[in-house]
Amino acid sequence: MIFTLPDLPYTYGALQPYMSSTTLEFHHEKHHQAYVNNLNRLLPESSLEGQSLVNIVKKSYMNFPDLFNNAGQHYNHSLFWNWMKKDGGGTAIPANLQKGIDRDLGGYEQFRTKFIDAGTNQFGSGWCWLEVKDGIFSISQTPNGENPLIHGAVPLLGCDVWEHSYYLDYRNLRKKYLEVFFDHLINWEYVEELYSTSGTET
Ligand code: MN3
Repeated sequence: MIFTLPDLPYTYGALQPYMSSTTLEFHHEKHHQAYVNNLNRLLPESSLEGQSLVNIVKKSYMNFPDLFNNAGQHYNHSLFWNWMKKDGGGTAIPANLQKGIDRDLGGYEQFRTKFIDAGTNQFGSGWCWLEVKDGIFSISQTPNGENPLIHGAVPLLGCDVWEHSYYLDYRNLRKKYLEVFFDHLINWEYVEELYSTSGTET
Protein backbone atom coordinates (compact mmCIF):
# COMPACT_ATOMS: atom_id res chain seq x y z
CA MET A 1 0.00 0.00 0.00
CA ILE A 2 1.31 3.39 -0.99
CA PHE A 3 0.44 6.23 1.35
CA THR A 4 -0.60 9.53 -0.22
CA LEU A 5 -0.79 13.14 0.92
CA PRO A 6 -4.39 13.90 1.95
CA ASP A 7 -6.04 17.04 0.60
CA LEU A 8 -6.67 19.80 3.11
CA PRO A 9 -10.34 20.15 4.15
CA TYR A 10 -10.08 23.90 3.25
CA THR A 11 -8.10 26.21 0.98
CA TYR A 12 -4.59 27.41 1.84
CA GLY A 13 -5.98 30.88 2.58
CA ALA A 14 -8.89 29.70 4.74
CA LEU A 15 -7.18 30.07 8.11
CA GLN A 16 -5.91 33.61 7.61
CA PRO A 17 -5.14 35.83 9.45
CA TYR A 18 -4.35 33.21 12.12
CA MET A 19 -2.27 30.93 9.90
CA SER A 20 -0.95 32.34 6.64
CA SER A 21 -1.45 30.63 3.29
CA THR A 22 2.36 30.51 2.90
CA THR A 23 2.78 28.63 6.18
CA LEU A 24 -0.05 26.24 5.38
CA GLU A 25 1.09 25.59 1.81
CA PHE A 26 4.71 24.85 2.77
CA HIS A 27 3.64 22.80 5.78
CA HIS A 28 1.28 20.67 3.69
CA GLU A 29 3.01 20.49 0.29
CA LYS A 30 6.62 20.30 1.46
CA HIS A 31 6.79 19.03 5.04
CA HIS A 32 3.87 16.61 5.11
CA GLN A 33 4.65 15.41 1.57
CA ALA A 34 8.23 14.63 2.65
CA TYR A 35 6.98 12.50 5.56
CA VAL A 36 4.72 10.58 3.16
CA ASN A 37 7.56 10.06 0.67
CA ASN A 38 9.96 8.86 3.38
CA LEU A 39 7.32 6.56 4.86
CA ASN A 40 6.78 4.92 1.45
CA ARG A 41 10.52 4.65 0.86
CA LEU A 42 11.30 3.10 4.27
CA LEU A 43 8.33 0.78 4.58
CA PRO A 44 9.72 -2.08 2.41
CA GLU A 45 12.74 -2.34 4.74
CA SER A 46 10.43 -3.21 7.65
CA SER A 47 8.11 -6.17 8.11
CA LEU A 48 5.15 -3.81 8.33
CA GLU A 49 4.17 -3.34 4.69
CA GLY A 50 0.42 -3.68 4.13
CA GLN A 51 -0.51 -2.82 7.72
CA SER A 52 -2.65 0.12 8.77
CA LEU A 53 -0.96 3.44 9.53
CA VAL A 54 -1.86 3.11 13.23
CA ASN A 55 -0.25 -0.34 13.39
CA ILE A 56 2.83 0.87 11.54
CA VAL A 57 3.19 3.73 14.04
CA LYS A 58 2.80 1.45 17.06
CA LYS A 59 5.01 -1.36 15.79
CA SER A 60 7.83 0.75 14.34
CA TYR A 61 8.37 2.57 17.63
CA MET A 62 11.81 1.52 18.98
CA ASN A 63 12.27 -1.04 16.18
CA PHE A 64 12.52 1.18 13.09
CA PRO A 65 13.24 4.75 14.30
CA ASP A 66 13.40 6.43 10.87
CA LEU A 67 10.19 4.75 9.73
CA PHE A 68 8.54 5.58 13.05
CA ASN A 69 9.35 9.30 12.78
CA ASN A 70 7.87 9.57 9.31
CA ALA A 71 4.85 7.31 9.92
CA GLY A 72 4.15 9.20 13.15
CA GLN A 73 4.34 12.54 11.39
CA HIS A 74 2.06 11.34 8.56
CA TYR A 75 -0.47 10.23 11.17
CA ASN A 76 -0.12 13.42 13.25
CA HIS A 77 -0.42 15.80 10.29
CA SER A 78 -3.38 13.95 8.75
CA LEU A 79 -5.22 14.67 12.01
CA PHE A 80 -3.76 18.16 12.46
CA TRP A 81 -5.37 19.53 9.27
CA ASN A 82 -8.75 18.37 10.54
CA TRP A 83 -8.15 19.81 14.00
CA MET A 84 -8.37 23.29 12.48
CA LYS A 85 -11.13 25.14 10.67
CA LYS A 86 -12.08 28.68 9.69
CA ASP A 87 -13.61 30.55 12.65
CA GLY A 88 -12.92 27.71 15.07
CA GLY A 89 -11.59 27.64 18.62
CA GLY A 90 -12.92 29.31 21.73
CA THR A 91 -15.53 28.04 24.12
CA ALA A 92 -18.09 26.57 21.70
CA ILE A 93 -17.32 23.00 22.78
CA PRO A 94 -19.80 20.14 22.24
CA ALA A 95 -21.47 19.16 25.54
CA ASN A 96 -20.11 15.62 25.63
CA LEU A 97 -16.54 16.84 25.28
CA GLN A 98 -17.09 19.65 27.77
CA LYS A 99 -18.24 17.07 30.32
CA GLY A 100 -14.89 15.24 30.14
CA ILE A 101 -12.98 18.53 30.31
CA ASP A 102 -14.87 19.55 33.46
CA ARG A 103 -14.53 16.11 35.02
CA ASP A 104 -10.80 15.49 34.42
CA LEU A 105 -9.15 18.81 33.64
CA GLY A 106 -10.83 21.26 36.00
CA GLY A 107 -12.86 23.08 33.35
CA TYR A 108 -12.22 25.13 30.23
CA GLU A 109 -9.75 27.70 31.60
CA GLN A 110 -7.50 25.10 33.24
CA PHE A 111 -7.67 22.93 30.11
CA ARG A 112 -6.66 25.91 27.94
CA THR A 113 -3.78 26.85 30.25
CA LYS A 114 -2.47 23.28 30.56
CA PHE A 115 -2.65 22.64 26.82
CA ILE A 116 -0.85 25.88 25.92
CA ASP A 117 1.76 25.30 28.65
CA ALA A 118 2.43 21.75 27.38
CA GLY A 119 3.14 23.09 23.89
CA THR A 120 5.15 26.06 25.12
CA ASN A 121 7.30 23.92 27.43
CA GLN A 122 7.99 21.10 24.96
CA PHE A 123 11.76 21.51 24.48
CA GLY A 124 12.56 21.55 20.77
CA SER A 125 10.25 20.06 18.15
CA GLY A 126 7.16 18.09 19.05
CA TRP A 127 3.46 18.16 19.82
CA CYS A 128 1.09 18.87 22.71
CA TRP A 129 -2.05 16.80 23.18
CA LEU A 130 -5.45 16.29 24.71
CA GLU A 131 -5.63 12.52 25.00
CA VAL A 132 -7.98 9.96 26.51
CA LYS A 133 -6.90 6.73 28.17
CA ASP A 134 -9.27 4.36 29.98
CA GLY A 135 -11.93 7.06 29.81
CA ILE A 136 -9.78 9.71 31.48
CA PHE A 137 -8.74 12.95 29.74
CA SER A 138 -5.21 14.28 30.19
CA ILE A 139 -2.78 16.75 28.64
CA SER A 140 0.59 15.57 27.38
CA GLN A 141 3.52 16.54 25.20
CA THR A 142 5.76 14.45 22.96
CA PRO A 143 9.04 15.08 21.12
CA ASN A 144 9.45 14.96 17.34
CA GLY A 145 6.96 12.61 15.64
CA GLU A 146 5.80 10.78 18.75
CA ASN A 147 2.13 10.72 19.73
CA PRO A 148 -0.18 9.33 22.45
CA LEU A 149 -0.83 6.09 20.50
CA ILE A 150 2.46 4.59 21.61
CA HIS A 151 1.61 5.34 25.23
CA GLY A 152 -1.69 3.45 25.00
CA ALA A 153 -3.83 6.58 24.73
CA VAL A 154 -6.00 8.01 21.96
CA PRO A 155 -5.20 11.52 20.74
CA LEU A 156 -8.29 13.76 20.67
CA LEU A 157 -6.52 17.05 19.87
CA GLY A 158 -2.93 17.91 19.02
CA CYS A 159 -0.98 20.99 18.07
CA ASP A 160 2.21 20.90 16.02
CA VAL A 161 4.90 22.96 17.78
CA TRP A 162 7.68 22.34 15.26
CA GLU A 163 8.99 25.72 14.15
CA HIS A 164 7.81 25.08 10.57
CA SER A 165 4.26 25.36 11.90
CA TYR A 166 4.55 28.90 13.26
CA TYR A 167 7.87 30.62 12.64
CA LEU A 168 6.86 32.52 9.46
CA ASP A 169 3.77 33.92 11.19
CA TYR A 170 4.83 34.23 14.85
CA ARG A 171 8.63 34.07 14.75
CA ASN A 172 9.85 32.87 18.17
CA LEU A 173 6.48 33.47 19.88
CA ARG A 174 5.37 29.85 20.21
CA LYS A 175 3.00 30.63 23.08
CA LYS A 176 1.21 33.28 21.01
CA TYR A 177 0.77 30.74 18.18
CA LEU A 178 -0.70 28.23 20.65
CA GLU A 179 -3.09 30.83 22.09
CA VAL A 180 -4.31 31.73 18.59
CA PHE A 181 -4.66 28.03 17.69
CA PHE A 182 -6.75 27.46 20.80
CA ASP A 183 -8.90 30.60 20.53
CA HIS A 184 -9.46 30.78 16.75
CA LEU A 185 -8.64 27.56 14.92
CA ILE A 186 -9.64 24.38 16.76
CA ASN A 187 -12.37 22.31 15.11
CA TRP A 188 -14.13 21.13 18.28
CA GLU A 189 -16.63 19.05 16.30
CA TYR A 190 -13.77 16.93 14.98
CA VAL A 191 -12.33 16.55 18.50
CA GLU A 192 -15.76 15.41 19.67
CA GLU A 193 -15.99 12.98 16.73
CA LEU A 194 -12.66 11.39 17.69
CA TYR A 195 -13.82 11.13 21.30
CA SER A 196 -17.14 9.50 20.41
CA THR A 197 -15.42 6.96 18.16
CA SER A 198 -12.50 6.27 20.52
CA GLY A 199 -14.31 3.51 22.38
CA THR A 200 -13.27 5.11 25.66
CA GLU A 201 -16.22 7.45 26.09
CA THR A 202 -17.73 7.20 29.56
MN1 MN3 B 1 4.50 19.87 11.03
